Amino acid sequence: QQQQPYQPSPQELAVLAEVVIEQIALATPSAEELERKTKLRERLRKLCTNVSPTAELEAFGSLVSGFATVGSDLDLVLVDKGGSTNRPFFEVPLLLEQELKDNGLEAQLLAKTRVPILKIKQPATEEYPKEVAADIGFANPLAIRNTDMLSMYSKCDPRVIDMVRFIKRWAKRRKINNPYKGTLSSYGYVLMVLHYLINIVEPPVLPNLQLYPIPAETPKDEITTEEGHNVWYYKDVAEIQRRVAEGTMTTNTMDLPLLLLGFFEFYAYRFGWVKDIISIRTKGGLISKVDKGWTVVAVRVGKCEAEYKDRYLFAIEDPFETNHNVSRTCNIYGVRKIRDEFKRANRIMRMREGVGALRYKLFEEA
Ligand code: 3AT
Ligand code: MG
Repeated sequence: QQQQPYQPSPQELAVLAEVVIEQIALATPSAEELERKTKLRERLRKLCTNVSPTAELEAFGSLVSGFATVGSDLDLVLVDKGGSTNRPFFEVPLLLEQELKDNGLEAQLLAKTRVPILKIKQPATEEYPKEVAADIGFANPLAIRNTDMLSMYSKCDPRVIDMVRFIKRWAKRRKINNPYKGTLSSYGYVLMVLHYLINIVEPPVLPNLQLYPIPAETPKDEITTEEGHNVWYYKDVAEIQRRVAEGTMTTNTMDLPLLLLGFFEFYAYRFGWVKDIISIRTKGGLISKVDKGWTVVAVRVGKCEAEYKDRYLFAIEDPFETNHNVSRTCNIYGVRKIRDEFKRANRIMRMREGVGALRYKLFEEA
């Protein structure tokens, strides 16, 4: 039996549906934009080879997972494939920064982050009037895996990508999607959406891929990485596609407007921001901050010796790196802002506005 937290009229749902379709279209990147990013990736790959011939530039993030929206950055990681002729890998970030600058790109190495990140911008041209942003990381093996798991979730139901695009567009317009300014990364919002679709909405839209039942005799291909994290998740794409086509992946038939209403209502009023941690690997999706010891601020030393703070004001456990709080970037003002925005959106969606007013209010630039 389907739980519907709010019973909107068919008219309200129709208005909402129109705004939802329109906003998802606005959030979806064009073929031209995607091509532009593929080209930049090729260009960066060549420049990386100049600096470190044995390193490989791999892509992750939304352009790989399928959750890309208009203006998404290109997330790349330079993986050292070794080789005795190679220069020490720790020298690479600085040298690469220079190489990129010498080739007409804007590049800035951030060292105060948890892992070194090279921020890149390809300036706008007359032919393509928007700049393109890219990040190159240097040690992030789990990001490639979590990207793949996200893409697996996106294949489990066509509503997932649409919902993520809508939420990302909303969060960007409302200025609550900036981990460098005290709010939450896109990855964090994706985990919030997944938690809702796996554990909150009834019946669930998504299975839990990290707890997916497999026959006992099936070997679990890889259980851990070298760092000791359990990175197993169900990844039989053919079987997932078969179940989706057959209609046995979920019995939930709610359409996007209803799911979004439930999503905003949940985070506005039912989620325990102060005491709970979102943990999509866990049955039920929640663990308590007290149980996990995520209560006091810890100061840690990052890979480039910079100190960084672990805050637990808002807590989303990374599905693989379980000692990492994805929302540690949120400061007290950021969390307050995010919570207020959920309440605001929830209120606006229930005001029985027409299409124009709903669109304007919900997506008004903050
Ligand atoms: P955009 O489309 O770029 O806004 P995205 O999904 O690419 O969204 P990000 O650029 O914020 O998200 O991050 C890219 C990937 O980096 C997503 C995830 O694999 C990894 N990642 C990002 N933030 C974190 C985090 N706090 N903890 C662990 N992994 C992260
Ligand atoms: Mg990205």
